[in-house]
Amino acid sequence: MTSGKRLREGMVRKGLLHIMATHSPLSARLAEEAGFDGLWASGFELSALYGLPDMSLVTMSQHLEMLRCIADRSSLPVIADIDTGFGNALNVIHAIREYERAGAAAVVIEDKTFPKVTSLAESGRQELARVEEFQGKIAAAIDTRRDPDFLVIARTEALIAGLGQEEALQRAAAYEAAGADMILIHSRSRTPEEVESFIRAWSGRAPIVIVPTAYPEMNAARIRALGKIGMVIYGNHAIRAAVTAMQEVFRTILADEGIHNVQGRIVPVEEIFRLQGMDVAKDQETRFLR
Ligand code: SPV
Ligand code: MG
Repeated sequence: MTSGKRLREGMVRKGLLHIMATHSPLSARLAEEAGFDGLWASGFELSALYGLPDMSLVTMSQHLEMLRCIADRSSLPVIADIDTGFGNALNVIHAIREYERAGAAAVVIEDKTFPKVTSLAESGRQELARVEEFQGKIAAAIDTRRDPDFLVIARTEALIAGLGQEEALQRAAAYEAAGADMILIHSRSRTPEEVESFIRAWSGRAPIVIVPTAYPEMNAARIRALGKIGMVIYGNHAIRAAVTAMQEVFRTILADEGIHNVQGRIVPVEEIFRLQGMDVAKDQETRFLR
């Protein structure tokens, strides 16, 4: 079964899929072991990993290569965050070919102009593409995919750009008409009401994806009560958790002038060996090194 089909069947079986952000094969393995249904190859997380803002500075090649490594080291379906599609509809065609080949189960394409600015920044420049132009990108993605179950998810940033619910609904409907399998509605409102109102008003057939970073009280119970939502993406919790842990340990080591107090608070080296698959490598050494 293809990874796209697994995502689709998962939604039918479970109703709601929990998708964790990832920026590396290691974070992907941890998400898989924790029990998430899928992975979000987040542009924000990868940008942060490179110490760069999420402003179309990480190249498609960098993101694609990381996704390839993630898909190789995890059995979970991977949803690729391909931002604006790296340019126009021709860039989208190229991207879909490459991402599908690299093992992605789905892509999310957002209706901002290239280069984009991260959606969550208070004063970010949020310019949207023309509806027809973005419909062309979605149609190009649908036309290019080889696996009919590979999901093309259209993300509208109308609420992020402050254009209101009517514009968001019109765009979502236009993208569904262009062939989008799902609609991602993004909001940076601090409470769930803006997104909840959009979802109640949404009359399309395409299921919704949400990223509730800004409105964390939107938990699974509240999501299920709304219906219509097929996936919730925890958009940046892997990199934020990693930063929290590193900051704490680094501060302690310098404050204590030694590693003695952090020893019991971080995983032992053996846990890293396990995550690296050392046992497999050791077994291979025994069998094949002559
Ligand atoms: C990402 O994780 O890269 C996203 C989600 O696109 S957000 O940063 O909230 O826009
Ligand atoms: Mg992104």
